[in-house]
Parts: sequence; structure tokens; C-alpha cells
Amino acid sequence: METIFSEQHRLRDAKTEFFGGELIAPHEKPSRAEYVLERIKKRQLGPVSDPQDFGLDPIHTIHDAGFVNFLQTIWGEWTTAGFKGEAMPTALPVRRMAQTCPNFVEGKLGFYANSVETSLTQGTWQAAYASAQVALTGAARLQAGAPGVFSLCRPPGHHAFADSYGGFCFLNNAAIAAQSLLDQGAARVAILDVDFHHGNGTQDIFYNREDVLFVSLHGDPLETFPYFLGHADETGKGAGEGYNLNIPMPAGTPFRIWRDALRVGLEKVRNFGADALIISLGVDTFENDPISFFKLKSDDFLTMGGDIAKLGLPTQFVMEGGYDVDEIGVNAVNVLEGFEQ
Ligand code: SP5
Ligand code: ZN
Repeated sequence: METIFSEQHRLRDAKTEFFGGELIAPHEKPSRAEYVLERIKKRQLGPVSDPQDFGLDPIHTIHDAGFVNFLQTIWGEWTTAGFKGEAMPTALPVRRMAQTCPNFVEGKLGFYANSVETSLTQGTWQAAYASAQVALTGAARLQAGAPGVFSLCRPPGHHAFADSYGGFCFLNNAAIAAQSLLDQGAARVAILDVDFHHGNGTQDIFYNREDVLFVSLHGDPLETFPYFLGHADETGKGAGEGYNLNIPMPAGTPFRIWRDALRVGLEKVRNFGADALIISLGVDTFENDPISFFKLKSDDFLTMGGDIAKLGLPTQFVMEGGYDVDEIGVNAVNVLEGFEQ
């Protein structure tokens, strides 16, 4: 399987993440992508290619123009204001407050944030832009007839909404790829999100739509991030009713149970009649993941890839989370090898 990868991911190298009331070294760090790449080479998975540059237009098919402009300009405004640390909001527009974007940088951060652990830094926009191009290039490979492709995206994307960032995500790579497949002639695209965390951004982007099915298997949001979306009763709205499926699961869920949920999700995808499948591939379901609570083992990721392959759909894997850096390469590449076996 071909991998699409950009060295520009390194430009996202935050010093801080807000965690447990402290500013810690981020879980989402450059070595994540390097370990996956190293494993791809060791296993000789296939060629590794640079992305093409499709520009901003395909990003604007998903994201709000004001939000994209915010991501591009925020670091300059933050440093001009004289702040010393990385950019984070201090006030958020929650229930009954005005939903108006303020003029001052600190207010803009609150307006466009959906969670506050994720700092904005110099280089974040450039890395997020490159990550979106990695996703778009993968989609182009499917369009050209590839049965499978791996977009080794970093930073990840599934917590990015049309107009907000958070959860280590800035641009929704999987959503941007899905829309580009539709714009190139696909009638229906399914997104199956196997990251430990609910893909809140992806769900919201397509919630009213019948041309994109979103299925997510994740930790119960009553117990874990992103907390405010991902419940089983969220099934879509309007024309999108019935095109969103959430399968939340409790702490300690082992692969045996998780695989039953996968079977349900894959059946939903099969009945939908998708022309293409995008997998939001997080491997933070791993038993040793530092911020998650499922119990998948490394071999289970091979089985997962094999189960996905049985659908027989052109499939684009888009990298999302996974924070046990020592094993992220083995686990992610196991899914891809399982798919190809
Ligand atoms: C792409 C992705 O996987 N994003 C995840 C973002 C999670 N951010 C919030 C983490 C809060 C972790 N709390 C962990 C408690 C551990 N006992
Ligand atoms: Zn995750």
C-alpha cells in the first residue's frame, strides 16, 4: 500500500498541552509520525510519496472562511499582543452568551476553540495545511483506482469542526478527503472512525447530509473526551437522519466486544452502498495508551484491518490519534497489513 506523508508535520511542535491543571509536554508530538514511518519502511509496506498541493479551495469546501483565516493569522496576533506562552483561550462562548467573534486575539481563541488542551503555535497552520494536502492526495489516489492508500496525516483532524479546533486537531483531514471524493464523482462516501475518541468534528460536519455516512466506535462520552458529543441517540438530522451511527463503549472494553461493534458498523457501511470508505485511523484504543481506556492488543489491529478489507471497498486510511509512541508504528501498520492480507 502506498503511503502519503509530508515532512512539514514537524512544524507542529507545541511545547505545551493543558492537562490535569498543568502545562505538560504534548501527547500529540512529532515522533508519533516518525515512528509510524519507520515501521512502514521496516515492514516494506510500499512507497512513501509526498503530497500534491491542491491549495485552499478544497479546505474551504469544509471549513468556514473566518476560521481558516483565524488559523492562518492567530500566531502573529498572539505574539504582537506580547504574550509569552503558546496561544490558548481564557473565555468560551457557552450557554446564553453572544456568538460573535471578538476583535482581540484572546477572545478569538475562545470563539474558535472547542477544547482548550490544544495550544496554537508558530508553524501549526503550515503543518495542518500540509496534513490536509496529505489527505487530499490520498483521496486522489482512490479516485485514480487504488484499492487502498494510507494518508499519514499529522496533526490529526477528527476533532476539527467546520469552525472550531480542539483535541489536537485543526483541519478535518478525513472530512476534506470525503468531500473531494464526492466532488470528483463519488455519490456516497462512508467514514468509519475507529479512534478511541468520538469524531465529534466529523459527525457535526456531515450531520445533516445523506451523501456521507459517519460511523464512530469510541469511549462513552459520559466518561471521556470529547464529552459533549458521541451518544448513541445522535443519529443525524433532516436529510441526514439515519446517516450517523455512534457506538459508545465503557472503560475496559476488550477487542472481543469492540469487534462486535465493528461488525455492526461495517454492516451499516455495507447497507449504505458507499463508493469509497475512509477510515479515521486512531490507534489510541491500544491497551497501553496513556489517555484512553480500551484494551486492544497489537495483534488485534491486524484482525481489525482484515475485517475492514472484507467490505471490498476502495479504502483510504487517514491517521488520527494514538499516544503510546513506542507501539504506534506497530499498531497502525498492523491495521494496514491486516487490510492487505
Ligand atoms: C486525535 C485525538 O486522539 N485527540 C484526543 C484529544 C484528547 N484531549 C483531551 C485529553 C484529556 C485526557 N484525560 C485523560 C485522563 C486519563 N486518566
Ligand atoms: Zn483519539
